[in-house]
Amino acid sequence: MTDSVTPKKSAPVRGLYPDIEPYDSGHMPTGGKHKIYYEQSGNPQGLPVVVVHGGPGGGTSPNLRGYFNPDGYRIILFDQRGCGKSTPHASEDISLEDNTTWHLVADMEALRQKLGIEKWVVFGGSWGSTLSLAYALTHPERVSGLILRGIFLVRKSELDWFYQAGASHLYPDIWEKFIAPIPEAERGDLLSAYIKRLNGPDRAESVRCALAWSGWEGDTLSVEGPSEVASKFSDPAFALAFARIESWYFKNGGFFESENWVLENIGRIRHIPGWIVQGRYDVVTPMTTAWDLKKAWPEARFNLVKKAGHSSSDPGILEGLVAAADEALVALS
Ligand code: STX
Repeated sequence: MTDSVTPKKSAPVRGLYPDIEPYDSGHMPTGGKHKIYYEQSGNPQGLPVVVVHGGPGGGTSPNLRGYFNPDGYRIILFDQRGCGKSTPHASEDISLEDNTTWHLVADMEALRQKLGIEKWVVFGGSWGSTLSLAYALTHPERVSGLILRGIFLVRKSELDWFYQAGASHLYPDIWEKFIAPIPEAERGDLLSAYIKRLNGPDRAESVRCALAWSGWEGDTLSVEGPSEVASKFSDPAFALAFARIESWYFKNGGFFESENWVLENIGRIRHIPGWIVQGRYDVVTPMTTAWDLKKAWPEARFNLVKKAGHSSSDPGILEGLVAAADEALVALS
C-alpha cells in the first residue's frame, strides 16, 4: 500500500472484520405461509448477537457479519418476512396482512428459542432500530445489549420528512425522479399514491414505481450522495419487495398503538446496556429521533458521528458500530 493517501495524523480507520461464511443456515417455519431465512457465523460458543436489518423489506447482506469479531461473537442474521431469502417473497403477489411489527417480533422470539439462546445482543439500524426496540420492549429479559444506528420510530413527522417534504429540499435532483411516476394531482399524498400503484394490476407500473421508490432511498443513504455503481436498489425484485413492505408498514404507522409508543415505554429497557450511533447528516432518519431517544434513555452511550449520513458504511458510522460491538463483547461476555 505504498500509494496510500490516508493522512498520517488521523486515527487508524477501523474496517469491518474479514468476510466469513455461515456455519449453519436454514429456513424456520412460522406456522403461516412464511419461512424465515436465518444463518449463523462466527464462534458457536461466542456471545450471541442478532442482526435486525432495515427497510422494512431490505433484507440482510453478508457484509453485516463483518461488524462483529468472529472469535467472540455468535452472529445471527435473518431476513424478515417477505424479503431477502425468506419465502414467499413480496415481489410475488402475496398478501401482507400477516406481515406486521408484531409478527416480526414473534419470529425473532421463535428463532431465539429454536437456536437455544437465552439472551442475545440485538443490533439494528434504521427500521432495524425500530424493530430492535419493539422486540426489546416486548421481551426485555431476552436482550443483553442494544446497538442501534440511524434511529427511526415510524412517526408521521419522520415519514413526512422523507416521503413528502423535507429531504426533497436537500436532494431536489433525486426527488424529481421519485415523484416522476405520480401524476401531479396525486402528489399531495405520495405515500398513498405509491401504495395504489405498487399493489395495482399493472405489473410494469408496479415495477416502475418500486424502482423509483427504492432509488430515492438508495441515492440518499450516504453522505457522499448517490453512488455511480449499480446496487440492489435497482434490482426489480428487491425494489418491489422493499417498496411494498416499507409502504405497508408506513401506512400503518409501524403498527404501534401510538406515535410515541417506544419513547413512552422506554423505562422497561433503560437498564439494558445500549449504544446509539447516529450520523449528524442522516437524511433518511434525521437526528431528531435519535436525540429524542437519547433524552428518554440517558444511560445509553450516544455517538453522534460528524460528517456522516444514514448508511451503515458511511465513514464514522461503520467505525462507531464496530467499536460499539467490540465494547459490548467486553462488557457482556
Ligand atoms: N427506511 C429506512 C431503512 O430502514 C425508511 C433503510 N433504509 N435503507 C435500508 O434500510 C437498507 C440499506 C437496509 C435497504
